Amino acid sequence: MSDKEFAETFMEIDTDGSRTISWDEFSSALLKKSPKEVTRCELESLFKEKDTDGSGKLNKKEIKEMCNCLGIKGQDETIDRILNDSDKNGDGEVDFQEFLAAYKSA
Ligand SMILES: [Ca+2]
Ligand SMILES: [Ca+2]
Repeated sequence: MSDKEFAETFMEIDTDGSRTISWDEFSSALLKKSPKEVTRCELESLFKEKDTDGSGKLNKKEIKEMCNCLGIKGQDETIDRILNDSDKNGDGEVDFQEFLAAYKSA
């Protein structure tokens, strides 16, 4: 991906123009729907798809892979922020409950 393409992807995801990607922007980009239209079932299958090692939690690497799918490459800051915002029990990973809670609070 060229710098220009990267910038375009970023701008597309950053819908409020804040120059940072918030969880709701991130999830909207991921599912191509507004957060309100996404069903629990869709979230569950998304979560399972992204949980590549089947641990039932998303670790930083899995979140990073999710970002890579969106073309958000090497944005450690963004990944850390998504992880920190979502990880309520502080185990450094996002389980489905946390994922759901983060999604609903978006
Ligand atoms: Ca996992
Ligand atoms: Ca957690």
